[in-house]
Amino acid sequence: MSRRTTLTQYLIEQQREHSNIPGDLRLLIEVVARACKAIAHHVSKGALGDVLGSAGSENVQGEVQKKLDVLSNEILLEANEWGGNLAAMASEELEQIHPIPNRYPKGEYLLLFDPLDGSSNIDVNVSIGTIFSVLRCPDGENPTEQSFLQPGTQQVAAGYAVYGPQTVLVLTTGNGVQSFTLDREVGSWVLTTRNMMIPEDTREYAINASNARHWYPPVTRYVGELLDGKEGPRGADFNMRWTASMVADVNRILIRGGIFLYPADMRDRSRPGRLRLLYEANPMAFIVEQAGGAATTGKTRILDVQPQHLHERVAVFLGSKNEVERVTAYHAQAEE
Ligand code: AFP
Repeated sequence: MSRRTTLTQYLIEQQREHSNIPGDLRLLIEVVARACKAIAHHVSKGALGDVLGSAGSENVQGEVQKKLDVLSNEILLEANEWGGNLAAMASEELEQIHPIPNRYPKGEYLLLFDPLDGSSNIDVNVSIGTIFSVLRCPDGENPTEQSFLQPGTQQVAAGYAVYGPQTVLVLTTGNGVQSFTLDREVGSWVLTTRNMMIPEDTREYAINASNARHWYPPVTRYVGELLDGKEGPRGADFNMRWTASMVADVNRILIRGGIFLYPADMRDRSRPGRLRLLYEANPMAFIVEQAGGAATTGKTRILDVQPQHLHERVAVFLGSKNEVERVTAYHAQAEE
């Protein structure tokens, strides 16, 4: 059997080569990866594990929480409280930040996560996942919500797990994007793809087309041209995929290219889209850019956005660089 590189070996190699993964960050990534293994275990039980259906509560987003949302959140909080490497955590499922309990030492990192992304797919056995982002806590601060409000360029690591036919962990620490597949027999994350790269061009797009009547003109123009196919201005036919799990759509784009669009729309002019900046858009944008892709709000680079609130939302256009640049240009032209 050819030599396998585990997640731990990869992180130690990176520390030797780039000195960008000190012990506390390596511990953080390994603990999050171990928590994702625990979440994957519960997800795979389905109806056998009494983890399906609603938890009978709502989260800060006003969304009905699924049992697995609550369980995944608890797994990540409990796994990461004791290590001494975190100053605080933030979760899609928690209105306020989660300080490290006084019984544990604190560290320099901030961990943000969507514990279970794609919850609407849990009960119908479609791929779901966990998304996480790591920041440094500003020096000497007792962490507050303000400590988390840093642009995505400040991330030191980001990743996601996909709980699908394979259980996969995709990670960047700023030196490219690596993919690890869970060897369930041994319980190890095994490096299976080094330096994932997104093709600059694509013939595949991902958008929830049921919202078409609400789109602003630049999105209507962009998608309309894709639908016009060979006879239209693009001179080519395009394919569409939409899984309603961002992790699954982004993972497909990292593997074979594509563009993912979750635009703002006219249903609520005060709401700039559905996806959350700090623990969905920013980690995915970091990963996509590290893989040679692009990620914008339609108007600006996602990683440059200065957050104003912990759970703020943002429009997302990400994936194959030339397509993201095109739809972003259409937004600029509409402003002229
Ligand atoms: P849930 O976690 O509430 O299912 O939302 C998933 C998500 O945030 C993202 O993963 C999907 O791309 C997007 O929402 C799907 O949104 P629509 O249900 O509006 O298509």
